[in-house]
Amino acid sequence: GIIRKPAAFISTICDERGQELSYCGVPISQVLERGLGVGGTVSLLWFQRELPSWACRFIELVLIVTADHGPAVSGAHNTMVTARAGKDLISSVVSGLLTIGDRFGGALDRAAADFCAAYDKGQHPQEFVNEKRAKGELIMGIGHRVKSINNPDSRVRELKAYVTSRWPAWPVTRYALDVEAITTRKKPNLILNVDGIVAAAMVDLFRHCQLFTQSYYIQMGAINALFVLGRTIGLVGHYLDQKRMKQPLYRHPWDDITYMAPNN
Ligand code: Q5B
Repeated sequence: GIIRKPAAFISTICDERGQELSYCGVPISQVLERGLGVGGTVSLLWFQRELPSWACRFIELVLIVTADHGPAVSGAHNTMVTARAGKDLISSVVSGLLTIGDRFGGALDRAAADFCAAYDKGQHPQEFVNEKRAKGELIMGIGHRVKSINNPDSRVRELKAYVTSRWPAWPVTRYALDVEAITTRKKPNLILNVDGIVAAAMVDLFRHCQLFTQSYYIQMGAINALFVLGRTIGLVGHYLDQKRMKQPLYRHPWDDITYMAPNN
């Protein structure tokens, strides 16, 4: 008989071969007719299932509130400098995206893993904070350069209100808020930040929407992807803004650099 050559790739999320494109088995006309939106599309293409509407709406809220946080942050700054160096959209956006990491916008996955591991082993939040301090590690999802309990982050407030009113259960979010109550006693800017609230809420979403049996998305980098996707919207905006205003090549002023000869 005919021996079928093994396929080079396996793909499970999207099929464009038939009459109609489908996202994880759902025809695109259905995605549109049923108003699944961007949240529903993310849920099909990333998580291979239709999440409940409260979860899809949360994904959309996250994309909206993480879309931009001004021109001063690392990602926007890099994108603007690159655009002003005459580079194209993709180069400029990628240079902004490359700044996303533990310190800036990329703390979600580690925050999710750490909060959920501590919660699962029944560690008291104070013990968790002490352990991190003893190890000399920062707590992912905690701390902000300009936001603090005296200047609260409205993005976090909105997400927290949504989670606490719509989630079937939110114990890991509760745990993260208990950690925040301890860290803000040390320094007012050690708040649960936007990375931290999204991370904790996503763990609770995966665990309590009754559609997942395993929590491997927490280990896969899926939660950081929400910030990456959201912030891409803003980075494109900063690129277009610089081009629209025909901003010249950026050169950093000498008076803002301390030049130091090595002490030999
Ligand atoms: N301390 C975010 O640092 C920042 C501590 C801590 C224990 C902590 C820092 C941090 C963890 C990673 C994280 C996401 C670098 C942040 C984001 C998106 C954004 C950005 C925007 C947007 C800020 C001063 C003192 C030191 C430290 C202690 C600081 N953080 N202790 N756990 N987590 N957080 N990243 O203020 O005793 O004086 O030596 O790495 O969650 O990126 O808008 O800007 O939308 O674009 O510069 O919101 O917190 O403080 O590093 O100088 O530390 O606080 O040990 O203690 P800062 P540092 P001491 S959201």
